[in-house]
Amino acid sequence: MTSDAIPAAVACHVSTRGPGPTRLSARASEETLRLAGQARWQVDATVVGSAPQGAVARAGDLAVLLVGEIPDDGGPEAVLRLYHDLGPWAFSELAGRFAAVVVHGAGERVTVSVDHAGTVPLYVVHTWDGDIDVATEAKVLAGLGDRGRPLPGTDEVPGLRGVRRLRAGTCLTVQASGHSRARDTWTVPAHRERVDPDAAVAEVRAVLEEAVAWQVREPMTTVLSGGIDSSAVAATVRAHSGRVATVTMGTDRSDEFAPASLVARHLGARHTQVSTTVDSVLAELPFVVALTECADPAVNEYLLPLARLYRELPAGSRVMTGYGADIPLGGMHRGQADMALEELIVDDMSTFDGLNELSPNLGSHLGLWTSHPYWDRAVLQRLTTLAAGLKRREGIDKWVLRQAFADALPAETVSRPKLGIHEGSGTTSHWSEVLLGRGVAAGRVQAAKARISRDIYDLVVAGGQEPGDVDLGAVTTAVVAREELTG
Ligand code: IOT
Ligand code: MG
Repeated sequence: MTSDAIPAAVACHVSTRGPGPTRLSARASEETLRLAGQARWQVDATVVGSAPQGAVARAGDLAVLLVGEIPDDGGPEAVLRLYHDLGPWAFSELAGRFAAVVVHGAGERVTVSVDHAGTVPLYVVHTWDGDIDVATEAKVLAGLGDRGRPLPGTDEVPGLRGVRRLRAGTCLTVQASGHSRARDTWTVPAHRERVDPDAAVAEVRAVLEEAVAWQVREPMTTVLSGGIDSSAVAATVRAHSGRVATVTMGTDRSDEFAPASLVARHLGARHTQVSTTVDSVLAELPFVVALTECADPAVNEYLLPLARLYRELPAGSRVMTGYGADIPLGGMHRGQADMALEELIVDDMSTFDGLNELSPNLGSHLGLWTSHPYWDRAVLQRLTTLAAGLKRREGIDKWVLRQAFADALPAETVSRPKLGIHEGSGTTSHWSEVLLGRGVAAGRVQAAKARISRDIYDLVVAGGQEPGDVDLGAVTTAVVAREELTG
């Protein structure tokens, strides 16, 4: 597929042994490129994207492969220039939504990095024989890791021995001969700043505008719930581009059509409503797990409706979401005392890594590219470091964000209480009812969801099965029969 809206590369598998049995989920053009090599250290890359060749830049004895994107339309050449000057420290300078692989010389040294939040995941196997494999999906490396060495700055992927996920905000250099070294390029800020409320409101609006500006590219759709997060994004796109296209999805069980339409009308958006069945949303589970390579049942519930909605969008387009605003702003913690909010945010900001909620894979297997402006580096930095008193103020959650868009959205939208996508689509309640109908005890529903997610993970990530071949009903039956969930 060629579309200017999609980065040159959305997925890759780089191997120092020549092309292997790569199987990446991303559906777009695919090319195998020789990155470097002679005899022993031949380096080939399977690159998936809109223009795979354009994802690679070379100069002297360096080759850089960039998956995803960085601001100012900087492609791999911009990374290469920065790397030439700064070496691995280049990645502390780079904001963006990316994973990068730098091959030194003929491949005897490989440096890999992901963005500040690890929004484009990267997995590495370094064998005792000196082979190095890097891929944007862990399942691609299954079986290679049996001889995998430990690596700093990484965590082993559950169920895939020796396959290691690079931590968010990390740059890792692997020497084929053995020594490896990891560096932090970004860490979650631990401090908080007392900012004048008016100044904080203005800053939040300004950083979000910048984050949207560098990621807007037509054709583009904003996925809109009519809540403050996605409405603020849609308003920002409208202000930047003079127009905005929005889409809202509802199910036979529940929808947010009315609040989303209100926003769309206010912004003069080209607005679409998608109606589907909640059963078809739940049926996405094997795909969501295969694409995020994460078995966390709560995250899966958030992503199921999005995964379903993405199927309705035209390949070759971009999607902008309001996903992730609740994490640094503590928006998911309604009803908790003000005192605890800061601690809850600290917890959320220290547990996101590896959940892969923002992974492009959820859209790229359909030929879409997703952007999440709230997790742009500058936005995330600003939101995280604001004092909790600006995040919930006068009893209003996400106060600073609501204030920032008070003049751009209907008053009703600005004051609309939080409704999660898993709630607004009926996904959570429907899945619970399915399980209750199978005899699962009310107090065991969460456990059942966790076991089912884990079983599916074992099939599609560790086991390499195609998600389309997983029978959710059969997995559910097996889990209910095996575990003590009915008592
Ligand atoms: P929620 O914030 O409701 O939805 C996330 C995004 O999905 C919205 O901003 C919007 O862009 C899109 N969306 C939601 N509903 C619809 C709809 N009906 N039609 C079209 N698009 C829609 C969960 C949540 O509440 O989603 N996400 C939280 C929390 C993540 C927690 N993770 C963590 N602690 N690591 C969030 O921050 O977005
Ligand atoms: Mg939200």
